[in-house]
Order: sequence, then structure tokens, then C-alpha cells
Amino acid sequence: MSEKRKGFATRSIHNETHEKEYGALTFPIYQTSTIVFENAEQGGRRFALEEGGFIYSRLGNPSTAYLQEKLANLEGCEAALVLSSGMGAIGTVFMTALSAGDHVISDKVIYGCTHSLFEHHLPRFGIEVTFVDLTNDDEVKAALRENTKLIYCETPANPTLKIIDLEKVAKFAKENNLLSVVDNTVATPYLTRPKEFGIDVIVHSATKYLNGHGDVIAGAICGDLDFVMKCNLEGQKDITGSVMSPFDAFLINRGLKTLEVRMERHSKSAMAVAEFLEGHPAVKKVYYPGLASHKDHDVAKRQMNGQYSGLLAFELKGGFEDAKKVANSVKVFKLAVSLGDCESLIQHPASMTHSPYSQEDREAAGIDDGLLRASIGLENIDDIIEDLRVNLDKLV
Ligand code: LCS
Repeated sequence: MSEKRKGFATRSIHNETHEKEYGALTFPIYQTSTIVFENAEQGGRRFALEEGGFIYSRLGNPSTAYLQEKLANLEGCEAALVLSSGMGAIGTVFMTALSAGDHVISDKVIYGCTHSLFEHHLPRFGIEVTFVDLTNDDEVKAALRENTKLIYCETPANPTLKIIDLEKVAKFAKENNLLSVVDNTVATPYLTRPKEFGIDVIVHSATKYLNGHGDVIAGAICGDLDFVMKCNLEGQKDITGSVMSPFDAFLINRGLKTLEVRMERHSKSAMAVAEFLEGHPAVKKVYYPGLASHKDHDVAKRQMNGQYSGLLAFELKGGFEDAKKVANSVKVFKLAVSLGDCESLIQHPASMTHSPYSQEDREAAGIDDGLLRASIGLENIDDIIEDLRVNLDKLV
């Protein structure tokens, strides 16, 4: 009988498939650009993929490979590829999977630079994207074309925390022979594993929760071995060149060891902040999938593990003017983009992360000009809430 599968935290800490020299507890940083072959025959065999082993760090490196095995395991996928940024991961998937003449369906609520890639840059290469509300079945069906190849979404989506039903997306993709791609940055594999719902490819900005400490820009692609290899040997090697450094792989590997405990704390604190905000008279609306008032709460309950991550958004009754006052006066929260760090961060999507959207597209996506987005960090919850209370009380 096979050994019982270890729990998530255990698998995020241990990876026994690589031997560690000298009995080192942690996996070392192989800070090398190239690998020495034993002889010319071996070099030839490695280039011909007849023999495993490393060649040159744009194609792979022991430190990144070690991290890749862990990530694939945590996402429940056959393979993973790490890259130098989340945008590097998304760009690599698209450049690998698509050609001129292809069409993509995407939800309209996505990270600002991903939206810009879809709206402005893919069309330059002959790839068209139709933005829809993926929770509206009729809209999705109407968007389907003969040349549609790929369907894309984030869940929870940045910045409105919209939840997409992944089982539905996977079913639609299978019925219509589309590649389904999901950005799992906000949930992380601790809260949602898209593969379990039938999704083909998972992308990450590993800059966020996977690393968790605000000191790295990084990305990842997870999926079936054939597709991930293609991303590695075509998209990454020949097109984007978006390669993660061995040092960054070391940092993310270190961050991953605490992913479970961090996500539990982020989620618990974000829930407390969401409930506090919902009860405050200066607040008009709170967006957090853990709240019963969130329009996709039922799907979130089914699809997440009973915890809802550390990201939330809210609108104030006083609109953008009041939002600016809060953003400029908080102290525990830092006024900064990014998310998933130990520090609580607050930012204004309309003028910052989602400024690549046109005003019209932002309105269609429900990203209000007065919306503030908060990434709830790991500080003491009393300090986080007090920082908001002091500054919101001034508005009423
Ligand atoms: N996907 C999501 C959901 C993101 O939030 C981001 C970055 C990316 C992909 C791109 O990842 P990167 O290349 O930056 O590693 N999101 C940011 C944000 O909300 N604030 O600053 C960056």
C-alpha cells in the first residue's frame, strides 16, 4: 500500500526528491548560469533531450527545479515552471499556446497589466480577446467563436474579489476544446486548487502570497507535463526569456514553508477587517468573498477551503475624496501596490493597479473610482483595525 499523502504544510516544507549535499537542511542556491558537461556526447544528449540534467539556467537550474517540484505538488499538477514575474508567466503561456488568428475569452475583472496585455498587445500579434462576465452563461456562450482557443480568469479577481465558478469554466472549456487558464495568485493552492475543478493551466504572481515577504518579483505556471515543457522549451526559452534567478527561487522556497500558517492568519484577519468595515457608518460597500453579503459567497464557500485570503476592497460613502484621505492618513497600512506581504497595504485601483483600464472598461468591470483595495497583513489584528477606525471615524 502506498504511503498516506502528507498534509499541505508538510509538503510545502519538505521536498525529498532532491539530494542535499553535506546533509544541508535547506536546499542551496545554485548561483550558476551554466552547467559543465562531462564530455561532448553528454552535452549533445542533453540538448537532444535524450538525457535529463541541466544545460544552461535559461532552460532550468537546480534551485528553480526544486521549487518547481514543490509548487506542482501543492497545486496537484504534473509539473510547474517558475519565471521572473507573474506577467512573465502569463505572457509565456499566451505566447506558447496561441498564434495569430486565435481568439480568447476572458473575464473582465483581472489585474490591470493583464488587461492591458489582452486589450492592447495581443491584438498587435493577431490575437483577439473578448471580455465577458464569466458568471453570465449567456454572455460566455455568445462570445464563443470558431477560432476561440483559450478561456481565462482570476478567482478571487483583483480588485473586486469576484469569484468565478471553476467547475463551470472547465466544463465549458472541455465541451469546446479550449485551454482553460486560471490566475490563482489571490487564493494560492492552500485555499483553491483549480486543477481539482478540471482547469488545465494555473498561473501565479509568486511575488504575492507564495513568496509572502515583499522582496521578490516572480511567477509560476502549473499544469500537465507536456504543456509545461512546451512553455519551458518554447515560450520561456525562445520568446519571453522570463527566467527566475536561483536566489529568488531560494527566497520563494523559504516563503512557501509558512504558506499555510500565513494564509490562515491573512484570512482570519481579513475576515475581521471585512466585518468591521461592513459595520462602519462611513463605509458604503465591502467586497470580501467571506462575507455572506458578497454576491459570489456561495461559490466561494464551495471552491475555497472555508478561508478567503487576505485581500478585500471597499467603497466609502464620501467617494474618491474620502478614499484619498484614508489612504493618506493610515499608519499601520502602507500606501503601496502589490499584495500578500506581511505588511498591510492599501491602494487605489482606479489610479494605480487598474489604471491601464480605460474609464469605460473599469466601469464595465465594476471597479468604482472610489474603491480602495487593502491587502491585510500579518500585524496584530487590533492594530490593523484601530488604524482604520481612527481614520474612518474622522469621516462621519
Ligand atoms: N496576476 C495577478 C492577479 C496580480 O495581482 C499581478 C500583479 C500579476 C498577475 C502580475 O504579477 P507580477 O508580474 O507583478 O509578479 N498584481 C499587482 C497588484 O495588484 N499590485 O501590484 C502588482
